Amino acid sequence: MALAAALAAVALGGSPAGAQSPATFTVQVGVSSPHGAVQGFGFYPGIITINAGDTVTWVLHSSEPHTVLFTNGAQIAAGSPAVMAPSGGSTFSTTGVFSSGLLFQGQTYSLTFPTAGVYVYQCGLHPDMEGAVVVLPAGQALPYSAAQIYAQGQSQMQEDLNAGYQAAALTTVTTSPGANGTTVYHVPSDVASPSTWTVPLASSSNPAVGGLATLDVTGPTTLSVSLSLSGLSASATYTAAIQAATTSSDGVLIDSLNSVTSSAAGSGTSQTALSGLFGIPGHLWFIVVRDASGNLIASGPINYPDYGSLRYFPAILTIHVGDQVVWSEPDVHEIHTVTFLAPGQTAPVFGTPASMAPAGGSVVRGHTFFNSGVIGPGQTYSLTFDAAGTYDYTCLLHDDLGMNGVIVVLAKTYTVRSGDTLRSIALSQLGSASLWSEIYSANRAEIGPDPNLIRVGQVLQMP
Ligand SMILES: [Cu+2]
Repeated sequence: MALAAALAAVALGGSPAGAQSPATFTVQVGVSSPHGAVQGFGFYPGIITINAGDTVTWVLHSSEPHTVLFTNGAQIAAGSPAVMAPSGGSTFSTTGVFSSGLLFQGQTYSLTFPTAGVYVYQCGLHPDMEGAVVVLPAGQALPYSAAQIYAQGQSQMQEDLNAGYQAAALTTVTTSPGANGTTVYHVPSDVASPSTWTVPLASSSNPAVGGLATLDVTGPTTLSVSLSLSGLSASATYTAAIQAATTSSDGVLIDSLNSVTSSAAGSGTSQTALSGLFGIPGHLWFIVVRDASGNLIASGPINYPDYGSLRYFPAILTIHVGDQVVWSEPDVHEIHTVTFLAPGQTAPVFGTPASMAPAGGSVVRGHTFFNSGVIGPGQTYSLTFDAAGTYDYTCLLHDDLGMNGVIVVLAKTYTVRSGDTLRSIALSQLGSASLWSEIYSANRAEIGPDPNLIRVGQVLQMP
């Protein structure tokens, strides 16, 4: 991320709580619903402003574990050994990696920041969870009191949880036709955070100025930002940027955006491809547009909610013999497994080879071991169920948070309608009229000695 080396001037609200130096500030990491189904993937608050010499203590708040990771530019893969163990000590500097290691609910990590600057950090397990520590020189007044920072964190948590609940309520299984009259069930194993986010841009002083910023996730670390503005002066050039802001009008530069040149009618657009951002920045990141003299012309808060849901949608799915179930991971944050255990089998511990490797093939004919291995963002896992029964499964990573599912497989039946023959039923249900004799053998007791005599309303088992 192209961080500005120098701090922009931070506007002061006029009520600087006389910062007692050195002070300690708390940032909550993650938030989850009481049963862990909905998770907010954020640092709360996302941006914190402190003085040099102050300490930040991160407290793991959610049932999902996270880390606090300052890479200082190093390339570190999510979940790699470098993020799972603590490193760097307790005093921050701009060289080397600072990692909390894996934090579980209630665990804390503290860093003291001796030097003014803007330091962006992330979660080593969920890299699109990003936060920033803005360190002002010692003695400089801070824009928010500790109580205000706490309140910001609380409201951001609630925003993420609410958005997660809303997404979970809208997430559901969908179906598509399979071969030979079967059905394919598409089961999301999470909810998707939006991959596009729009930010209204407005001016606090000139109601004629307005517009929209559209942020599109174009890849794992790439983002496209489009600006569209109207009400500008004719034929003028405006600078634009993403700021990690302490107020809507000022903050610190995170990324410059391409400038906007207005038409004679006072409207203009720009488009910028950014790299090094893991997804869309969250709370307290702003888009700002300035004129050539640096005056603020328009701004808007990005306020992207970051959430996930550690559930299968739905948890209990009823299908028929021959149907296929396709699980997917629609969210960028998470990985899951879909794992069916044999009777009496102990679940493999997540991370061990047995947990990570796909096992069992693609057709379920009984209660044996089936494992998807890791289902990552955008990946899927498919099973066809060829035997009636009730099949429990779980996510090896999130079973302790209640991520479990059931597939109920019913024998396939067909209710005879007027005009049906065994041949027409075989054609419509099994894909071939010549399979009529198999339907007859499976239902000889119900049909009787004459396969040409079937009655409307008779329920036939499909072989
Ligand atoms: Cu999971």
